[in-house]
Amino acid sequence: MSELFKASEEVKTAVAEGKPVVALESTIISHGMPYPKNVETALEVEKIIRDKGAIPATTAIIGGTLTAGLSADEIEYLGKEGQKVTKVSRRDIPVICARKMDGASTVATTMVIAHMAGIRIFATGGIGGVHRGAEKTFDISADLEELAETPVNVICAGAKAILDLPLTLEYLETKGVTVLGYQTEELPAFYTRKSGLSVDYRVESPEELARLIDTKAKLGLRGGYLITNPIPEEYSMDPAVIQKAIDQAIDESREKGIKGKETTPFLLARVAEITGGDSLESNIKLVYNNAALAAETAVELSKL
Ligand code: PSU
Ligand code: MN
Repeated sequence: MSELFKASEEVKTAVAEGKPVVALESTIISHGMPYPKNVETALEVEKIIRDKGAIPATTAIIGGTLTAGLSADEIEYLGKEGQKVTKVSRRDIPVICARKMDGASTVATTMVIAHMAGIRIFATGGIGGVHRGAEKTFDISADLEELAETPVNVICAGAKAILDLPLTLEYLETKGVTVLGYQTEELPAFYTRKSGLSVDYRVESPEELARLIDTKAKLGLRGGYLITNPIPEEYSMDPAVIQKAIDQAIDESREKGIKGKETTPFLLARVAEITGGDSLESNIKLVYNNAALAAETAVELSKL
């Protein structure tokens, strides 16, 4: 196992001592944002988590080793290589490890690595879900299955409207994944605070989140919570503007025949281009907001 999984000394010690640790993904770095903003964002996210008293653990596959706790150089490398780094979801893990390759971890893979490292909280921007048109394409992200199986709790800003949000909620319900809303009853839609859809339960504080996570663990139930945290009002986008950009990006992806794992990165990049970078700025701000809540929750969890 040793060459297949590694936690940094800092992460290993923190977990062993019951200190708060927050896992972070790397597909958002190499496939979710352009260089150098991706690297700046990833490093700032780590700083936000440290400032709140928790330890960040950015994850990836480095030379075939599942790694929790990347160095700044490794983050720089993943950001600079960008789309050249393999995007690794659960099904890709064994092959990338066997071939001793590098890989960027999706939400699903980050949950796998976090669980191996003993980390229970994970902050990101948005998760994968049921894509629009999934009734024909069957394109449903492995992130949803992972939330059902692996006990790592994911804090995100809801899901982008590149997905079919009602179907994503239905899928999560079927899989037994509880969707929590942080200080909201409404599922946030990533760039905007509202989707018109309800979360399962509203939660008021990091302390309450920690209690819910602890209770689920004590019950021995599989999987993690999906904790949705609305983008701060001042950074949220005009719903009409972002919807139009998303519709255009989806039309283009269909015309170009984009399929499978290329779909999400293509849509993210096109939406950012169409909005002239506005969506990227919102995206960065909401990730910071999620990192802060994740760190606060990890701190509360470490007290239980
Ligand atoms: N949604 C975002 N930003 C992202 C992703 C999704 O708003 O960066 C990335 C995450 O890494 C997520 C992955 O796990 O895309 C989902 O890809 P797929 O739909 O191929 O499972
Ligand atoms: Mn997919």
